[in-house]
Amino acid sequence: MAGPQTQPARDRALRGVIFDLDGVLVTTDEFHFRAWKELADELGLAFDREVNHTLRGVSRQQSLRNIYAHNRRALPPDEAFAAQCDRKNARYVELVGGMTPADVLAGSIRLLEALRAAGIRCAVASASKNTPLVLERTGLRKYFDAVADGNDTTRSKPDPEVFLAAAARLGLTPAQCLGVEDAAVGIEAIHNAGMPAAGIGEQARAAERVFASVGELTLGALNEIFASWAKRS
Ligand code: B16
Ligand code: MG
Repeated sequence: MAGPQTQPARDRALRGVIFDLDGVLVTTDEFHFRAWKELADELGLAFDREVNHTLRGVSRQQSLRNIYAHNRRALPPDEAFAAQCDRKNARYVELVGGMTPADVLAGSIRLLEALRAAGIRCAVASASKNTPLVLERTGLRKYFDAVADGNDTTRSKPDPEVFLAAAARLGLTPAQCLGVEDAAVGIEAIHNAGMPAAGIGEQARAAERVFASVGELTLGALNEIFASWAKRS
């Protein structure tokens, strides 16, 4: 019979990996930048790559609010604000329309296939309402068991909502998953969901481990991050 100190065996194996999309698997972060830059130029608002970092993982409306705040300009009336968001989105959709499977970042497919072969489920967790379009244009949809995106959620990263929704759709608990993100607020969202994080790029420096690109990620590295996090928690 189990003694008082014996705990039920805990599942400490990595079962699910939840990927952010923009800036991790595809370079749509560059399209977001171009579309915002064109709108900002039209409106006479200053906007550069530094400001763009504050928009990573942030909803469309919050992104425009951030741009106005950076310029210390009052927001326009609701109708004009909505029209500006729509204009940015129309340009973004136009840019995404030109994407093909060749736009998937190097190493992504190799990693997704390795995870699948190891029986690890994969999901997307993106703030973007255009996630279905990006997955369709790039042929990425078939590599994922589940998708959660800006169409399913009401709270932006760093709220954990989108990562929790993705884990639930995988049929897993957050404690069985690891998240991959390029945005500072995205890493916060992963941690708020109770998962360890693999970060991509310097904005993701709060992650358990940071990689220059998705091409550097391996099944072994993800298992290691998860194992040392599970040991501590
Ligand atoms: P949309 P992620 C985020 O996607 C982008 O990083 C962010 O720049 C964008 O504003 C947001 O999606 C909303 O996108 O306007 O297409 O709904 O990084 O969470 O995959
Ligand atoms: Mg991102």
